[in-house]
Amino acid sequence: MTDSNLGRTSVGPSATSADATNQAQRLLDKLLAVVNIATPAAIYTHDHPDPDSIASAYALSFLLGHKLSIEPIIAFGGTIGRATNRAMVDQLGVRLYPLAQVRLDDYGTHSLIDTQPETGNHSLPNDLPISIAIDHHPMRPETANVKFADVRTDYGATSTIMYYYLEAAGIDLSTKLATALLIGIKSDTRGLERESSEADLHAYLQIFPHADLSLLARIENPLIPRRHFEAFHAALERSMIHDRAVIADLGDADNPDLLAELADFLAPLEQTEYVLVMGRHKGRLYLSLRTRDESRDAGAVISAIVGELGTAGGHGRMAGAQINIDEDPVPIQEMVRRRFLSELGLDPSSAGKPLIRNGDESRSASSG
Ligand SMILES: [Mn+2]
Repeated sequence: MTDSNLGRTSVGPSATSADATNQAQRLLDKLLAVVNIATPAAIYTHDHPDPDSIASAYALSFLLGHKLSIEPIIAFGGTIGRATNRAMVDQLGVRLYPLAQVRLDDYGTHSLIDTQPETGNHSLPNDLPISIAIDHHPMRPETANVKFADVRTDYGATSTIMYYYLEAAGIDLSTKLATALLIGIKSDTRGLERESSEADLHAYLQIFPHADLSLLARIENPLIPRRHFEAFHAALERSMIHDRAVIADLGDADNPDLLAELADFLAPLEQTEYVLVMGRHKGRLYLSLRTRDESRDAGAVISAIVGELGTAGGHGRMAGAQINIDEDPVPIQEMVRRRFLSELGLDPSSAGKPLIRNGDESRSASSG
């Protein structure tokens, strides 16, 4: 690795800024050429978009708007529940349309960002012709049908890929766009600590001077509604430790973003390497996985657990999945729990130990 002077290990994405610049210059015209400028354009994020998804959609709308003089809309099929994601949209004034309000037939250019056709994390019909897909998750076979597909797994964030397109297009970053991209890169790479390439770091450093750091702080430290604490409290009471894994159940979640939030909260737990959070929302079981185990890819682990039950995706240290549940969710959750433990080489029939000990137990443990 030539980037060892940056303190990076050989684990993780390997894109260089030189490659990123070349690719963007080579691909920009091809990207613009698939846009039908005679009709409105729509850009779709995940159903429950994370900061990278929001920022890269915002960047793509900016790029298409600037180069083609069109005004693409950004649409999504779910909710924005996580307080920091909500703050990002509100503070930056990113307009996101609920998919239910979008008449797909009215749009001539459909773009997927930070996702691909039939991934399960968006609600677009499978037969919708997709013009553009830009993503850093593993390539899916269905993406072969996309007119312009740019899928690069050696990048920590789709926001990074979008930065180089903006650079190739000669677009000056506005404060809001720079702040959005910075948050997108930071959140998908955990502050560039891991899962980031030299291309991500270079983009980050280029974007940084253009961002508004007090705006950034307001977005990253949002106020949190009381019901989040209530949901966390209940889930922590039900959480079980199995050797190097912890499994939490949020029950019926207000919104699926809460799973990611709880998974991130539990991830630093001492002496564990894996966190699996389950929760139900509108007839679906959602899973969120975090790991510090560098020998396994979180996306591969969750795919092995979910298998034929639903759809799964992820990369590196974080992954998520969705499973449709028609009736009683308990047997499915039990199957997921068992498969997860088996996948880690742990005893699937073990009940585990409660994360939250009773008063006597925790006092004696902490005094010893
Ligand atoms: Mn991403």
